[in-house]
Amino acid sequence: MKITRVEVVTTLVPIVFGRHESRMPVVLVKIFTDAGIEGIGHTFSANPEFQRSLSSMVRELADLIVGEDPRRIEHLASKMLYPGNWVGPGGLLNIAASAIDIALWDIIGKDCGQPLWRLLGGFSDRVRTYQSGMPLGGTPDVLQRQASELVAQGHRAIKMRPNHERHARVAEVAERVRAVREAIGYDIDLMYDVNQAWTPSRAIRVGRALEEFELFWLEDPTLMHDVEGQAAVAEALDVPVCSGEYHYNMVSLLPLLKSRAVDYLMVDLCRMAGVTQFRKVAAMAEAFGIPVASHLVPEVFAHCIAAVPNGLIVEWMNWTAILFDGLPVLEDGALLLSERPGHGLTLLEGEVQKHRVD
Ligand code: SMN
Ligand code: MG
Repeated sequence: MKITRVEVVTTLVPIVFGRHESRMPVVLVKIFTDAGIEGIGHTFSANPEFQRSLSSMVRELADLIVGEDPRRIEHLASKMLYPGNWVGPGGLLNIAASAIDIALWDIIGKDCGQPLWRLLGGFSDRVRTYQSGMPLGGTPDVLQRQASELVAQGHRAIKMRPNHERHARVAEVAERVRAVREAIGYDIDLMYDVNQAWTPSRAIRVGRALEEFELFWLEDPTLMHDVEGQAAVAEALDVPVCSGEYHYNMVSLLPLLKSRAVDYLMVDLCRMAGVTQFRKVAAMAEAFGIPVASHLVPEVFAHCIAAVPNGLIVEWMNWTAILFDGLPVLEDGALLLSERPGHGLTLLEGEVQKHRVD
């Protein structure tokens, strides 16, 4: 089988995050083959100012794979990501490569007649999910309303975020979590995402005050590269620390595992350049006894997390999903994957055209 042509479409999708509305780039690729099989992939960035750079990078990577066999996934990954190339490793290169990698896996799945979750290991055809749409900030009563709404939609786990101010009284931070717990009880899991905003000492101080609320995890409490600082936080607190979304490859995630800076490893599929590298990271985490959790693009990531024995939970964020038909179905707090081959997604062409910019 040979790749004959790659089509690249750039969209800016509307993102609603509480009161905050913006548009963020999702670059789509369609890879065509001489076998008549077509693969779809996409990538996401939260930096709209670099939308043109991202789509150019995807187009230039697409040029590298035309004429190649799409099933030779490691060969194509190394063509795009080889160590020592002059636009990587990591960054835009990886984010662009993920669109292509996802489309290649879609082709492989269709060629085998197998859904990705089975092709990647088939540990399960379903996976727990949590709703991640709760915005920043909000007074306790607003947070209670938002949390209750998400639970009423059928979610069994939700994630909240602190106010962005770094110096709020510890009691104030705790009050907001207490309010959410009062609204949802303890049968619903509650995650808390700090997005690197705290110093290690503040993370320990605030984290202790939050321990009574039995958080499912405390996410990215400290700066992404401060592995030692985060390991001290993980050691000091009873709450599991989850981290990893900011990293771009195995090599950069390994120190988090080795230093015991994480109890759960979060992986960003786009930063990780797609499914091919995710598999390796998941296996690496397994060797440390660490479960893996997903970051964004749940419509593809659900397959990956369901497929592996240490898959923990999938973040449900509706951002890229709006472009697709054939999404996994939410049932009892889990995403159910179908038997459709590949990732099973088809493009909602009307939505794509509505948000297309290039
Ligand atoms: C997050 C980061 C970037 C974009 C959206 C959301 C956040 C998360 O860290 O984990 O959901
Ligand atoms: Mg996060």
